[in-house]
Amino acid sequence: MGIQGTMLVLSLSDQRPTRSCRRRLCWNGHHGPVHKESVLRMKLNKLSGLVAATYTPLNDDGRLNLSVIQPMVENLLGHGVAGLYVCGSTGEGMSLSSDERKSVAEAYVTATNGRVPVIVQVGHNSLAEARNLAAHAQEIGADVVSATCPSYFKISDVEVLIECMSEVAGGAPSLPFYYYHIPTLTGSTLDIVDFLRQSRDRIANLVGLKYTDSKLFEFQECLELDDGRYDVVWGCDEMLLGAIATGAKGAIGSTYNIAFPIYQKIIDAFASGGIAEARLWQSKSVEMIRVLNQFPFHAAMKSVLCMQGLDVGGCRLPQGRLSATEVADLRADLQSIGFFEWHETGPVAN
Ligand code: MN9
Repeated sequence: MGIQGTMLVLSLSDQRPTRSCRRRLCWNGHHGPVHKESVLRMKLNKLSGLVAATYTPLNDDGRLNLSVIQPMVENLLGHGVAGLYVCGSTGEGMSLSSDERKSVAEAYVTATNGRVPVIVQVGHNSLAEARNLAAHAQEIGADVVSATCPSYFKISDVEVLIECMSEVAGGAPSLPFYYYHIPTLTGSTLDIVDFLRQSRDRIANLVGLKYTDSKLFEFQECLELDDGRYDVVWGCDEMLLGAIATGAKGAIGSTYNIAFPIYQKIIDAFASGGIAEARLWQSKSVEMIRVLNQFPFHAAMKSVLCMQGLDVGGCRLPQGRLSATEVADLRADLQSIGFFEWHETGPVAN
């Protein structure tokens, strides 16, 4: 699936990697720390294709199980993912200590070995910690840094958000920075279009957003602001088709870990004008996510990865792990919607 998968992923994007670039998608062919002027040039590039928000594998006792990261990376790259987003909501970044976050980021950067961009999420309630994690990401050769805002004390003022994000992004001045907009989890209610508009020239390495909200009109405004200056990456898997129709070139999501082929089919069908087929595959994703949401979502996702042969364990509290009965129920529910056959066959219209 390797090369074909790569070409299909790239078909979502207008961008093409340079000939000399050995990864599928890259930032002007650079790997690792780069100079300031490169950051400026990077602003012209966009992250594209399907980027997996990665899980953090844990042992039964809840400690990190870093040895599973290499097989996880090989599995994702085998499917054709265009990048890896590490220690975000999916990767339980907020439930890990800073030392653990650093170890996980290092393990992903090492396992990926420059084949696709690795984006490290460094958001923290302590801005100093977040800045320190950003500096670490730059030091270990990550490609991109991203961060949520502090969320215990809510932010409702654009100026305050700009100050916070300048502090964090300044920890990795040589890397492109993406603000992780996820208002349902951070509780920050500010106008994200204003944030982008007012951040201009104030956060030197701000390249764009990971946009995890369901407002397509706002997503479109962000995409079109300043003649498309910002790279706005879609973060809501169950609405990928709508996002592509709105102009998304890249998307970061958790369910690309377990069902990459159906999302690739949405992209391919849309690209060839097969809207009905694209809609059918999207509705399969919606159905699957509805099943997963009957349980603590990410704990259920990790159980599916275990069913697929990757021993990633459960989640840490407060998400926890599924009981054996819940795993059996989840498997039966997934079977009843045909999940285990989707990878081999086309969608079946009811
Ligand atoms: O990072 C993910 N968001 C969260 C993106 O985990 C909060 C999404 O991929 C969702 O898990 C997905 C299912 O709702 O869209």
